[in-house]
Amino acid sequence: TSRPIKRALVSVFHKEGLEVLAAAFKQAGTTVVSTGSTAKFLENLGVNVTTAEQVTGFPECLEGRVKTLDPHIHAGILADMTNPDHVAQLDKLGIAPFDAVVVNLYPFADTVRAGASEPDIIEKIDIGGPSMVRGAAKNAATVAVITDPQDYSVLAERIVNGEGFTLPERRYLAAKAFAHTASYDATIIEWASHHWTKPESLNSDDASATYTRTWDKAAVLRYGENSHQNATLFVDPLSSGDFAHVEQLGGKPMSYNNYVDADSAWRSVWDFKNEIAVAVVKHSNPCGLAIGDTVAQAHKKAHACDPMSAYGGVIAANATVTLEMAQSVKPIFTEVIVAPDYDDDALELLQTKKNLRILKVPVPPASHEQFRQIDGGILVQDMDVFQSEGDNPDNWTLVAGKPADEETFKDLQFAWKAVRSVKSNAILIAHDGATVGIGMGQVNRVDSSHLAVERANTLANGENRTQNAVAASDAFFPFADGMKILTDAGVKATVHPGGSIRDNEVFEAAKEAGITMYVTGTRHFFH
Ligand code: 93A
Repeated sequence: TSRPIKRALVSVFHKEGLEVLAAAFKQAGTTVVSTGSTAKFLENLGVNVTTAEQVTGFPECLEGRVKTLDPHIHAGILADMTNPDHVAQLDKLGIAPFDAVVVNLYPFADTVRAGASEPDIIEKIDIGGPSMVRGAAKNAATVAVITDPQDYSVLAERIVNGEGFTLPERRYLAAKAFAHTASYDATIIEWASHHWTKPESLNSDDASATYTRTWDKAAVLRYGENSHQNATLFVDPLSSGDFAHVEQLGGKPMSYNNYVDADSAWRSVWDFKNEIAVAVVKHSNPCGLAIGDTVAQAHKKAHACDPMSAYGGVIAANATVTLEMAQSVKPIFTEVIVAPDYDDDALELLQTKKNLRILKVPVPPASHEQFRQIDGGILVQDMDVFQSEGDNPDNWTLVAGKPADEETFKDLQFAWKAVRSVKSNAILIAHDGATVGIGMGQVNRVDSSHLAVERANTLANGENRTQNAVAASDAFFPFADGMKILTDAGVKATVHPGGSIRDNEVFEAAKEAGITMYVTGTRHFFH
């Protein structure tokens, strides 16, 4: 099933690595057909090249938009040379078949990432290239298609030894080529769906009725959530500088769990846009979250919430890490630290901890889609960010007690933001801009309330941290019982979404206990 490569079509945007092919073409005397700058490049390497124009008898036109889109090229790619009828037709038409097609496409994603203008981006939508690639891949019966420069060396070897590729090899290369053009198109769709949205005048179905996205393979991870699971990191081809394209300044390679936890921590500190915030996260849940006058102070307060759980945690800050903060981080065993930047002396100190992964992410998370796999499908939703009406404290309704004084109201606002990043059912107790007790991930709100109170006080070295603190709940209290646990513990004010059919019972319990209660009308489930 091997087919020697006697005639090859080469049209590549990226010229890297062509030297090895040029040498093979010269050695084997391969007939090479090529386009504009690729032809020049190969000629400079001493290859005898036939230009596409010579083959088509037609000049490249429209600034290169039409170079290879011609039957003299495409019949040569698509003729199945195992089919005698195709052989006879080519003969009659005076068209020679190709045995190999080497193409890589205009750099669409790179052009978008570089911030080019729309006309420049559009010019980088390759039409002729994908047509050749898809044609050659369809015709794997007789053509070998190479889209990956990593395959140049094996191609060169097969040209020189005169054997070419076997059918299974050509089919594998074809599958790879289809993946290449599919991901190329998906990147165009991602860009177009953000820039060319549906006008009022069209009532056709949404362009996203079929959800098409592609991800570039960025790293093979050591393993997944557990050591028996394989795992890979894929990144958005159109974005850069964000969390997935993170710059690592120290420590071992990131693991799957590191990425998950660091992403949670990173998002939770950026729920605070106007304050300096630090989060300590374990297993996607904060074990401490605080705001402060300085990043060092915010870290101290966050750590103090639950020093036991902070062991082996992930720390995120939304401000530049200072030496003072680095000094308090140093003695604590920490897996990952992520921040927009580091002072030089802080970085130097942190880098002395060889196992600490130090991540620099210059831009805050942007709101975007969130994916969740279910068996046989995928759920896509907008990411939960602080954007709802109920997230604005001006829209909160006082339903019990006196209006909170300034300090208490600040703590309520802090608690409301902080509870967003706690897994449901979430009850979060806070004081002085810091979490003091977090009840996370329970299957009922009573257990979450118990947990929050218990953790606040058992971790406090005898101090009562719930007395005069405030509490937030990510969703409504279905009954008054969860609320009573908080008021019994001395919490003086609470905030929650409201909306339960038993809201009145909950409000009454608050009134009876003499505490202040606000409802937001917005909830922040996080599962
Ligand atoms: O502008 S195109 O969509 N029209 C074409 O007919 C065409 N033929 C090849 N793009 C076309 N190509 C692309 O040009 C190839 O995919 C390759 O990326 C590039 C190589 O052109 P040159 O050899 O002139 O640099």
